[in-house]
Amino acid sequence: MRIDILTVLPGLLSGPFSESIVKRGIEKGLVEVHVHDLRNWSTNKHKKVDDAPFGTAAGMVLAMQPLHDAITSLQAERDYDEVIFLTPDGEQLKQGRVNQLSLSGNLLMICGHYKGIDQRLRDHVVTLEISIGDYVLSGGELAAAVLTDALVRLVPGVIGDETSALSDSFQDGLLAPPVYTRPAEYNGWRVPDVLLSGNHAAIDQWQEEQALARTRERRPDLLEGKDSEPGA
Ligand code: 6GU
Repeated sequence: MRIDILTVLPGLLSGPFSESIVKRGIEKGLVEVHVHDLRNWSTNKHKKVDDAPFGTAAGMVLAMQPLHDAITSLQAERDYDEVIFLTPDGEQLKQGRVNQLSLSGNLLMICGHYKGIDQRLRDHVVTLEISIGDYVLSGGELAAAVLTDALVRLVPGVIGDETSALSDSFQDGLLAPPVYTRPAEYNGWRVPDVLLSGNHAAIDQWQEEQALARTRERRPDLLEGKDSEPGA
């Protein structure tokens, strides 16, 4: 998988991609992440990348020319499965969408800034608009980092333990069950007996029940339209 990201603040993205899972995916050659500074495409002598909106609205908009030139030149190099605009008024990101996008070969992400981008680019060039939740970030960069992280961990081979990504919260529509590690008793706090029993069937059943109970308590919305009995 290759991800290209267009931004006016490339420095915001260097940290998240040089640690942990994304770093590992890149080092293993399983993913490429290319962060592009929009300023490099600006033909303006001051390398301007913003412009005032038509009308009476306050604030600035990402300038048309550098953004459109950047997209066009990247698209000349390869076909993108999606051109994604990160924006608070986009589709709220869910695991199902991440799973679907993780099958992509090439993705292009555009980080919004200021008041956003020209609507004509959204109408004619962008193919998918994504928000990461109902709150306002200063720009799309952190959202692009979130989406990239969620995608990269699903690329086969990136996570060592192949079953691990599939047991994440949300992958089966439930929150993950609680986890425990050694020692079996610490500070007077005991690990649930069943986990020490060695009975794998009983442990599986307990974990399923815990996942369901936790989901019912914390995120009942996830259970709507689902049978609420385990295994039903
Ligand atoms: Cl994608 N961008 C911005 N600026 N704010 C957000 C967001 C995106 N998703 C949630 N809040």
